[in-house]
Amino acid sequence: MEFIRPSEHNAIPTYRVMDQYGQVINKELDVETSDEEALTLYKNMVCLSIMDLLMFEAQRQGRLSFYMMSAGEEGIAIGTASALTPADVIFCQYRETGVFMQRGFTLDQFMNQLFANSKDYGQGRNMPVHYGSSDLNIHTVSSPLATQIPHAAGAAYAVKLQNQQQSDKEPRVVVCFFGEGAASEGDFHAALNIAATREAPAIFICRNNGYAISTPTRDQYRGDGIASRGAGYGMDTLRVDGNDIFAVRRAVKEARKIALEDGGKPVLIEMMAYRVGHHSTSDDSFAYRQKVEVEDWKRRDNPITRMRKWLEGRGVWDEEKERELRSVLRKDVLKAFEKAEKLKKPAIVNAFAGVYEELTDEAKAHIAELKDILERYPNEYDVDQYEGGLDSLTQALEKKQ
Ligand SMILES: Cc1ncc(C[n+]2csc(CCOP(=O)(O)OP(=O)(O)O)c2C)c(N)n1
Ligand SMILES: [Mg+2]
Repeated sequence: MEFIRPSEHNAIPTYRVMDQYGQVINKELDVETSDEEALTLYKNMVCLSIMDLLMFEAQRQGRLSFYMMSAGEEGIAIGTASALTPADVIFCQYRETGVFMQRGFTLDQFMNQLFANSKDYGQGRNMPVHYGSSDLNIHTVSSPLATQIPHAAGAAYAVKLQNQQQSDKEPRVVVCFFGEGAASEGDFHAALNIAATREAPAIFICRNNGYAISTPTRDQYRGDGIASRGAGYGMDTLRVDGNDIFAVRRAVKEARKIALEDGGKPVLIEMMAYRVGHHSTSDDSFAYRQKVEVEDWKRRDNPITRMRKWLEGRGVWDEEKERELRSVLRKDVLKAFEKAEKLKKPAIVNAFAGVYEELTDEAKAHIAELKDILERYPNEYDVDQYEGGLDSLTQALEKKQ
């Protein structure tokens, strides 16, 4: 009789391509990335980090209601997105802004969503950072944790059928991001199990950043991280150094091949990182972790500085280029920010639209009541900041069905 004793097993190893000094570990394998592409990835990571800092400050100034930073995890999102095809379908949690950036979501589009202005695709019906883009094949971020994981499993099954039916088209995979905290939800287990039994072409990517708001991983799970669960669901699994963008890219490219084997085979990747920023602008992480812990991580390792060292080692980057890039990006972000801040809010009727094809009688009664209140208290409610003022409510009430 031999009990399996996890504590006696070695930890699952972490896949790396370059070390923390930006040196390639296996010179023969190299990084599978041209200098030109590496520079694009680097610029996107820097752009994301600049946008994060400016938006964090904007929230502190009261100009934005809420924001979430990706600091320390830029390489995971940008590296993954760069290893996929544009048709692959992506589901995000909320700390994957880099996925949107790498796929071509513009600074204007980010800012329109953050301000929930009239050009926001969600028309103001979502929290800031809950981006979505059907053009880019990225589903809209959803706040309730882990709900995206079963959605992704279902979408992967649908994509599997499409791949079979449309054999003239490039086969697609579905990629789903989630945090190690979200992996404690029942939805995680249900989703991985259904993807495994349905043999769906899904790549599940766990960002293990050490915390779920204030809960450190030691209070979140026992056992060897999230990767150890992959084997339990019969999935090919890999643990990757999330600070190493080249390792992230290699891992995702290989996972994509596996996911499409024999029509479909889900894969789990655990990407190791550290959440450098606060959970969100609503959080002060120094209430539950030492400042020195964060400073230590910042100094020791970071996906951006690691790649910068590599670029400098290749002789394609230097201090002056860095300064120039940062100054240009800062101006670009601020320009988009100021433009979006000036736009009107979406028409008020959007608070009711998009649920049913036709407004229900109940919704119409609510609209009438809202309109009545807004008309009676013009000093309390400034309707001019909304597209068309009260017009959209009037039109909704007048519309014959
Ligand atoms: C169902 C549900 N429960 C709780 C929350 C509140 N909540 C938001 S983020 C979060 C932590 C998630 O941590 P993790 O998945 O590790 O992602 P990270 O924030 O570290 O990127 C919690 C508990 C929520 N949004 N939804
Ligand atoms: Mg986490």
